[in-house]
Amino acid sequence: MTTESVSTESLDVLLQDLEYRGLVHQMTNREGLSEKLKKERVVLYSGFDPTADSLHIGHLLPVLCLRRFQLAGHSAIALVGGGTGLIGDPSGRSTERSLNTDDTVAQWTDSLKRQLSRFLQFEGVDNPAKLVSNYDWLKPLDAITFLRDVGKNFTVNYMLAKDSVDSRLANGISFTEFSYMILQAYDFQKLHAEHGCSLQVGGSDQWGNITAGLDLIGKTGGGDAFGMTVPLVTKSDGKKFGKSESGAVWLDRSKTSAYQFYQFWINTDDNDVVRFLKYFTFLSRERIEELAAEAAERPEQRGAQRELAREVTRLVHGEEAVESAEKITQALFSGDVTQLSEAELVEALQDMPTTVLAAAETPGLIDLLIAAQAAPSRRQAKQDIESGAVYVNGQKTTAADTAIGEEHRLHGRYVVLRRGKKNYFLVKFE
Ligand code: 485
Repeated sequence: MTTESVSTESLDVLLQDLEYRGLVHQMTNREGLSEKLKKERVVLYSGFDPTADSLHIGHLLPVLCLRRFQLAGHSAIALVGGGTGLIGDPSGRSTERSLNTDDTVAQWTDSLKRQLSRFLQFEGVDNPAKLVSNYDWLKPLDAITFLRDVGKNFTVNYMLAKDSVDSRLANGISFTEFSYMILQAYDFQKLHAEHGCSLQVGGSDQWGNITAGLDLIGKTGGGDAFGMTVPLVTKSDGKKFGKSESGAVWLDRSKTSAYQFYQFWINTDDNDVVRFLKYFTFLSRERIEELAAEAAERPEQRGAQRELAREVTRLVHGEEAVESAEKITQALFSGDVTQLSEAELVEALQDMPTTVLAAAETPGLIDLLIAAQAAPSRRQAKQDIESGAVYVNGQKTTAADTAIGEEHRLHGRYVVLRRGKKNYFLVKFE
C-alpha cells in the first residue's frame, strides 16, 4: 500500500521545494518524514469543512500542497468534513459558530468535493487521488463507542491546553466545539488504519488538531505518522489576505468571477509578489528568480504580478478564463469595450454602477449621464461632454445633443459610459 518505490530523485526534491517556497510552517520529525518521502509513496490528507458553498483563496495553500505531493508521486486524499462541518472547528476563532442544517451541510459538501476534484488527478496515473467525506464514518459512530474507544484516549487536561480551547475559556465554548479535535483526530486515525495515510497537512491553525491525531495514532498502536502546517498568508500592508473590496475571494466563478479573481492577483503588492509566486504557482525556481529580478528592476511593468495572476487563474479556472480575463483587462484599459462578448462585457462591468432603463427609451446623452449617475447635474454633464471627457462605448462623444438610440446598444441592450480615464457606468436596456 505505501511501500511501492517511486523515483527517489523526485521525492528528494519535494521537501526542498516546499521549503524553498516557504510552505513549511511547522513539521513533526522533519528527518523522519524526509526519509520516508524519499523511500516510498506516502499517503497524505488535508481536510476542508463545508462552512460555505465554496472554497476561497484561504484554502488554496493546502489544496495546492496536495497537488504538489501528488505531482511528486505521492497519494493525496482530500477530505471534506461532511461530519465535522456539522460540529464546528473552534480553531482560530474567537466565538462559537452557529450550526447549519444537515441539508445545507450536505449540499456544501458536494460543492466542495466538486471544487477539490479540479486540483487532483483521479484517473490515468499510478497514484490516483481520493476524495472522501468524514460524514461516512462520523455519522454512524454512536455515542458509547465514541466515548469508550476514542474519548478515553484524551484527558480533558490535554484538551484544555490546546490553543483552540484555551483561547476560548474566558468567553466560553460549547461541549460540541470542545469535542471537535477528537473527531479530527479520529479521522486521521481512520485514514491511517484504512488507507495507510501517514501525513496530515493543514493551515497553521490546524496544528493542535493534527497533533491530536498523531497522539491518538500513537496511543492506539499505529505506525509512523507526521504532521505539517503551511503558513498563514500575510500581506505586507498588514491587511487580511484574501479579501477584496467586495469581500472574500471565492474559487466559485459565480461568486467571484474569473476576471475579478484575476484582478485580485494582478493587484498584489510589489512587496508580496515574489512570496505569492512561490506559494501559489508551480513555476520553477529559476523562473521565480527571474521574475523576482525583473520585479526588482522594473516594478512598474508588473510582469511578476501578471504572471502570478495568469498562473493562479489558470490553475483555478482554466486557460480560457485567463484569456478572457486578459481580454477584459485590455478592453477596460484601452476603453474599447466593443470587442467583448456579452458575457465578458457583463463580467467587465460587474463592479461598476449599473442602471436599468426601459428598452423603449432613447435618451439624450445628458439625460443618460444623469440617469446613470455619471454626472451630478445637467450643467456638469454638458460641460463634461463638451470638454471631451465622455465616451460612449469607448467613442469620445463631444456633441451634448447626441441621442442614444438602439444603434448604440452593444449586444442589443448595453451602453457603456465612461467619464475620464476610468470611471465606467453600465446602462442596461430591458
Ligand atoms: O479530518 C479533518 C476534518 C476536518 C478538517 C480537517 C481534517 C477541517 C479543519 N478542521 C478546518 O476547519 N479547516 C478550515 C476550513 O475547513 O475552512 C481551514 C483551516 C486552514 C486550512 C484550510 O482549512 O482553517 O488553516 O487548513 C484548508
